[in-house]
Amino acid sequence: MVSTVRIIGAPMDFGANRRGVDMGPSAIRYAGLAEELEKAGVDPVDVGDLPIPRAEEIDPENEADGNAKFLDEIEDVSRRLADRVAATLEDGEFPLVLGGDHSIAIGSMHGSAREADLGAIWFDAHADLNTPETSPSGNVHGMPLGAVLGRGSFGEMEWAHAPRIREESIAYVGLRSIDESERELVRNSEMTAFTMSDVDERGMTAVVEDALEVATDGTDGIHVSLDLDMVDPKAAPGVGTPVRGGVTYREAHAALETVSERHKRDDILRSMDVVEVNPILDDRNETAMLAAELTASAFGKRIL
Ligand code: NNH
Ligand code: MN
Ligand code: MN
Ligand code: MN
Repeated sequence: MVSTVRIIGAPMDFGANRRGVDMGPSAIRYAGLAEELEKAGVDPVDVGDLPIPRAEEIDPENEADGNAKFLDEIEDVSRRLADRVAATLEDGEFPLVLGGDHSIAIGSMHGSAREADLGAIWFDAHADLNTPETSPSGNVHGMPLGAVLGRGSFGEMEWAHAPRIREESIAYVGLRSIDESERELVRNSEMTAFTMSDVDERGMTAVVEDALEVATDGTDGIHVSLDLDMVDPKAAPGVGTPVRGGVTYREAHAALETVSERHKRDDILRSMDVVEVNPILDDRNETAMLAAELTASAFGKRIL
């Protein structure tokens, strides 16, 4: 089992419609991520942030890039991030990517799936399965799964489409806000979707155990993508697109603890990203603290 966790900051906000999420990596570090990881018994090594231009430096014309805003900039960041993630795995370390908005998952998953068949658990209120053709907002943070799966025009973008990620190896947990146009896409897909109703009915632990079955079946390892808006805004107010009716503080911990239990048994975790923390909207950095705690839970931090 990999014991060195390489922390890679990806302060990108081109994929979201609100500024501030670019400060996520700083906030999560300030909230004590390294200390939390040490408590989980792993060895964190922070390599700093990927250099990402500020939105102000960019020609506003680029904003309207077809129906995917700032797509050229996101391509550039995704390529560099994918290289970093792949290099981390080659060095025998674990890539932990701090966002930034959820579009960073394109680069982190692409890099992780370069040398492996990759499954994924998508902890999120949203399905993130849009493409430039279906997106109602043009925000790429609503498209990372559409991108790595090569849907729509992403099929021709080799920096986005990751052929070693198969739909049937992806499981959602926490869904409760899906665009009207996205519903069909999720229903007709091969992915497994655990909504908040499933969490209500069956409990978080059972749901995540099933999600782990889906993501590990026939794959070499899994990527965990943790969008903090999975959590109810009462416990995680610092996100750009809060949705009521989310996972509680305790359920969120149970979810990541269930991942770590399975990882301890079968060495399944390959890469992870923690995204959408927006310190401007946060309440005394509490969402960043939760992000740090949940990450430590994924690596095995326990009460006793
Ligand atoms: N589905 C919406 C869109 O595509 C919202 C996506 N927002 C997210 N995703 N925060 O996790 O614009
Ligand atoms: Mn362009
Ligand atoms: Mn998301
Ligand atoms: Mn979301």
